[in-house]
Amino acid sequence: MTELNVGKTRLTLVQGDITVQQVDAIVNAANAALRGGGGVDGAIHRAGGPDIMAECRRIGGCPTGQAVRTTAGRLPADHVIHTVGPVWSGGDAGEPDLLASAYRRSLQVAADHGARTVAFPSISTGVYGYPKDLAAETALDAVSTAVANLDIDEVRFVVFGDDDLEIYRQALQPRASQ
Ligand code: AR6
Repeated sequence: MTELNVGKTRLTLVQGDITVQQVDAIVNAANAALRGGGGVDGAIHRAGGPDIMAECRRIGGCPTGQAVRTTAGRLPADHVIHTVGPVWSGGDAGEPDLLASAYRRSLQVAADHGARTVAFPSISTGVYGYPKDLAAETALDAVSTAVANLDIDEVRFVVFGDDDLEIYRQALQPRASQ
């Protein structure tokens, strides 16, 4: 089960590199300073080229749970939506709300720029240490709710590792049979 319809929006699941996705907007798991870093952030800046960082510098930063848009430079996408997920610190510091907000705000910013297809990495589950299974449930909940009010055709979850693929499959399964 790698696909689920929520209203008029398709939620799809693929394993691979987000930088090569042919979608209108890809989402970056950034930091609040928008300074670049490792993980998916490093991959996006490397593949997209310096125009993305130039725009990040002009914007200056992004609070946790919020999202901002830049060019996608040399990437196949038209937009990069930079969002900042929470650092996991046990789960009692508002992490689920902040992670849900990161997904919700990313979709809103993407839709504000006319994007109809949007690809997400698994925000906060690398360097920021968010448990992958909890993050997948929050991601699917937040996206399913947000798309009801937006004109988005596809939200693509792009997972990197085999373990992430299995976790997302498990999270999608019960939703597909509802
Ligand atoms: N395509 C898709 N997913 C990827 C890719 C890729 N090319 N590369 C890594 N992942 P992380 P965070 C997965 O650490 O936890 C950065 O330094 C990865 O396996 O990129 O939100 C920023 O600058 C993991 O499942 O993001 C911040 O400082 C997921 O992407 C900080 O890390 C997210 O891992 C943000 O940490």
